[in-house]
Amino acid sequence: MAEELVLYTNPMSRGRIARWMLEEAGTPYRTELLGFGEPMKSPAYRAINPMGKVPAIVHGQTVVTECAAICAYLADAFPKAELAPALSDRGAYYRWLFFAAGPLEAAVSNKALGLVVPPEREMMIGYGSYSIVLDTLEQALSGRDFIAGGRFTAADVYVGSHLQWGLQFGSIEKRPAFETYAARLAERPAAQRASALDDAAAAQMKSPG
Ligand SMILES: N[C@@H](CCC(=O)N[C@@H](CS)C(=O)NCC(=O)O)C(=O)O
Repeated sequence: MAEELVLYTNPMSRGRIARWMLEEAGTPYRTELLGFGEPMKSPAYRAINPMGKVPAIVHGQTVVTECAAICAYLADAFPKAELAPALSDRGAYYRWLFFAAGPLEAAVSNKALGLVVPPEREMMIGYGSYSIVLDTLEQALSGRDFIAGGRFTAADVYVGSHLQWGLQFGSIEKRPAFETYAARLAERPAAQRASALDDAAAAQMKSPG
């Protein structure tokens, strides 16, 4: 019997990334919706994620938190969906997953907070500067349909989610390479299914019953 797979999420959160990845994986899962505040900080949920943040997945006995890790785990756990490249081709795949979870996320969050790294301190900050992070990602996407290798992978779910979110909320500059890539990913049936499920969940949480 297949192990149970549960997504702990809030539809107005990064949990949308995990939902998209689950839809790409094409495997059945159960969703537990958690409200912000007390439900996410309850001892029961903190036993799953001590951070009291979503998303998290529980697959049998395995708990995975952190969106990038969830994407990578699901790609490996459900290989039929072919969302992870062969080990010999994983250089770019790991690079961009970790780049987005580290430098990109930090640079974009700090930018949104108005925090600017003084130029003389850029060498000690992992992302250097917001502009070098965006330039690096733009270069990686130029002339390429997908971020790692020639086909769609879990790295596209994660990198693409950052870009879609950042372009929508103005925290990432609207550069043509970003917009083209984000638009291409938004056309994926799994992305659209995930959005529809989360939009419905958001409506349900607003007016329960
Ligand atoms: N590094 C985590 C970030 C998770 C995160 O920050 N989740 C936010 C929503 S987008 C959250 O749960 N906030 C609720 C809280 O901190 O109380 C990941 O990538 O999954």
